[in-house]
Amino acid sequence: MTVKTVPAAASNMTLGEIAARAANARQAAASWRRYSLSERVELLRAVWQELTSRKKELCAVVHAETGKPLAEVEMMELATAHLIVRYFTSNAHRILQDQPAWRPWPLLNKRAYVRYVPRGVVGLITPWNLPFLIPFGDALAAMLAGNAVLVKPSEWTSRTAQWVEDAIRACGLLPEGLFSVVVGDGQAGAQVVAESDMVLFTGSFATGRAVAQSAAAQLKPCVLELGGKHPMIVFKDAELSRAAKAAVWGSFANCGQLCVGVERVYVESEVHDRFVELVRREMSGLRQGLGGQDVDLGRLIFPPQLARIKEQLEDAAAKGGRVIGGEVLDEANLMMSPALVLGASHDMKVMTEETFGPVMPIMKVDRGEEAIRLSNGGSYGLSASLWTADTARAERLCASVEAGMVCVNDLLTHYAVCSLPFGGIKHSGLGRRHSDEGLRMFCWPQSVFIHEWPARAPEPWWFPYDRAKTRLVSWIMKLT
Ligand code: TXE
Repeated sequence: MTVKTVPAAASNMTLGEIAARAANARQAAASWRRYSLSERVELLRAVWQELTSRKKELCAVVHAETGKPLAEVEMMELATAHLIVRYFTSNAHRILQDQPAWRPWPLLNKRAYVRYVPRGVVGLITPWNLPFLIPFGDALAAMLAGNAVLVKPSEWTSRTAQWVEDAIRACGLLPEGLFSVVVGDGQAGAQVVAESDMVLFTGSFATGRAVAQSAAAQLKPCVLELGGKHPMIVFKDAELSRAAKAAVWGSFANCGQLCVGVERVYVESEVHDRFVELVRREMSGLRQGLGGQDVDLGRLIFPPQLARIKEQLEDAAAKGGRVIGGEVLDEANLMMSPALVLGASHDMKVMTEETFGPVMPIMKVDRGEEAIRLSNGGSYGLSASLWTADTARAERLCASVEAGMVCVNDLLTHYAVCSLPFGGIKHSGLGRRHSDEGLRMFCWPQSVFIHEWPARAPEPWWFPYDRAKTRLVSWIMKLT
């Protein structure tokens, strides 16, 4: 008998409960913005220490609701969160301090600078694939910038965010309600948009567009991180053994459920067969299971994914692709074995639509440049990678890749380098998380302009206008 481990979707909080949480968050924001940045840094570092002291418990919660290997929870979610905390708490002063502004010389008697003012309540609408890293990483940055957060996790993985909320409350270090979780589906998400001063959404293109439309109607800033179709492009001079291992990890890590995960591989014809052989050898060593220990892959997280992936594999097979693996191992537990699609082509959905599962289609191409052209033809533009020994050439080619993030001989790990902006173009989203921009976006810039001296004299361009003044100003402009 199969023991079912996939939890059901959480039911919605009532509209009244959500409104009460939003009111708490707003009150917390008002008190939190009075803390100095140094205090915020210190308190958030202490909160992180408290959470990591309960690391085992946290890993167990994430594992229970996603079925991921425990090593993956620790390396992908917690270690990356640690780097986010380290980076932003160490750089917050540089990024958020008042920025002096340039003035033209005739205005040197004035002071000008930009200050970053917290927006208030930031709504974070998050998906199910990284239930700790995405909500916590984004909340950390938003709180550091002086905001309260209203976190709406996916209804399929709400327990992790609720655990974090409880753990933060138990520390007693932050104002009550500063990190508030709203549980529910799209209806709850829509209310989070209505209750927030800004929204950061991570999820699908279709929902992201609906969220953006609703934010626009309410004239609220909205940042979107949507799906991707990462093309991995392998040139004939690539270090094939590293590229093959990277392809397997990049396609199957997190059971293929990563927005920046490899979704399609293009290989130059001269090395195609050797590359496929290395990939197959690497895949044969993968261990799959739901126990969490000593496994490389777990299960899918979101029930509709199984049917969607099956449909893409059937479509590939019907169009002449050779599908290896991809068997449904345990339907009730959303377990499928990793799949390789050989002979892939662009008339197959698996090469053009987001799969978001453990599937690696490989397409043979004459030249890598052709692969860049083909992949640019799609609607997504999140991440891509180029694999070649000629890094100088790869760096030149990066400019022709339509993606927010391009790696050379590497992939995925750039998420942990949070000095880099993270985000996409086209249907992959708007705006960036991480980086200076990704911290400042949680504030609105206030331009401050101060007349310093002389205290009594009026400006020559004020009333009354006369010819002499016009001449004086135009003479000054000539010298400026
Ligand atoms: O995403 P949704 P789903 C892709 C992946 C997957 C597909 C669907 O291809 O198959 O999206 O996944 C909330 N107003 N990605 O259905 O619908 C919802 O409750 C406000 C890529 O889970 O985008 C959840 O919290 N919020 C992605 C969040 O939006 C609404 C990661 C995301 O849900 C809402 C996950 C509404 N009207 C899936 N409707 C990535 N970029 O990493 C839903 N929500």
